[in-house]
Amino acid sequence: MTRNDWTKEEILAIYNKPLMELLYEAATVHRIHHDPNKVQVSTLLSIKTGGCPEDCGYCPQAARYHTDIEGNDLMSVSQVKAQALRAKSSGSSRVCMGAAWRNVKDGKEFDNVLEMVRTINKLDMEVCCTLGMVTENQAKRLAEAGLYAYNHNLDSSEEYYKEVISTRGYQDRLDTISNVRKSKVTVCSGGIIGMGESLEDRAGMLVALATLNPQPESTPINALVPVEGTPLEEQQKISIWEMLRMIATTRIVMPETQVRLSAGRTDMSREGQAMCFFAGANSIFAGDKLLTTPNPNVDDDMEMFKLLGLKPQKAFEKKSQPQSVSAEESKYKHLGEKPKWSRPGHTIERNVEAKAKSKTKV
Ligand code: SAM
Ligand code: DTB
Ligand code: SF4
Repeated sequence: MTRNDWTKEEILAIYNKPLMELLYEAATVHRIHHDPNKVQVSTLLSIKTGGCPEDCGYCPQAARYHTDIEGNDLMSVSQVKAQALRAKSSGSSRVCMGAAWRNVKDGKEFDNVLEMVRTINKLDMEVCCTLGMVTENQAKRLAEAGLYAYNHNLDSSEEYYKEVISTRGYQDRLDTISNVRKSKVTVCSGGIIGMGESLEDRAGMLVALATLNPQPESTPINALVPVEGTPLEEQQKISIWEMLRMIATTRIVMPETQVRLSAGRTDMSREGQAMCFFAGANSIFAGDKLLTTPNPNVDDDMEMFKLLGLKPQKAFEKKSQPQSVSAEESKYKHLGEKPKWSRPGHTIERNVEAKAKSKTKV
């Protein structure tokens, strides 16, 4: 049974169990709710890269930090279609389009994103978007175009979030998730470990996710990819044992959710990843790039699947394909709404320092 009343103490007690007990319990829950040999495969597509006005301390796409990524304007619908076809032929059932935006703005660019959603839906693939904050009307327009999932991560506990991002608050994140819930789009929300947070923060993030009612249909667990130029560039990478504990705990408290072993797989052995699948991870991002950083290549992943006897999950196995309404037949209008900012005036020293350092670089 899925519980929505988890406490931090209960979650910490699970996270800290002797590892063999934790893995056994997580694998048992996993088998009750899912086929343990199936893994959902998503391909990420950065449809608009870099130049973001936010100050997320982990993110190479924040304009204020000096990172080596190549920024790009919004891709065209035909470019997106070509990439989606490639992803489909390599075994992906879902395309997740990411934009380095603070929030969605009604207008030409959003209209193009809606067309991208319609186009990928017509290829019989699940479509996910991660575009920053959305209003209820925007979420409904995405749903009408055929969007399957919207990704918006809580990233950490409410307490630690304030140490990483100053340009928007936790409540803003929760509001977007609630706007998505008012549409037919499924919710994808998770976070990052390895940003310097405590175990209490990890448990706090899981409380926030597991007490959402209903729980998110999918939860990505990312290991921080420390990128030079960002405030978190010097964070030590987490060990496989921490990832394993986080995945297993997520599986136990969110039994029906698809738990995605997300950023960080390039540093994990096949044995480590196999343990994560055993502990309840049942989704990955495939393709040699995440949004801007490297990811294992598809051939290696397919070889790993073969070794482990894993099968890619087919599109729409968990929920039927949404219908896609054309732009002409849409019943929604642009409202031109702007999401409010819930924590003005907040500053984070290491983010300010990283910004100042980037200004001194040529
Ligand atoms: N701009 C949108 C937003 O912030 O919601 C969408 C794109 S954003 C890059 C999506 C997610 O990627 C973030 O919420 C974060 O969890 C993850 N992410 C970004 N940089 C990362 C990094 N260096 N390591 C691990 N995960 C990262
Ligand atoms: C998520 O939780 N992880 C993905 C996806 N959702 C959008 C992004 C990971 C990004 C890692 C850093 C980068 O490649 O820029
Ligand atoms: Fe912008 Fe998203 Fe990166 Fe934050 S995580 S800086 S909102 S692209």
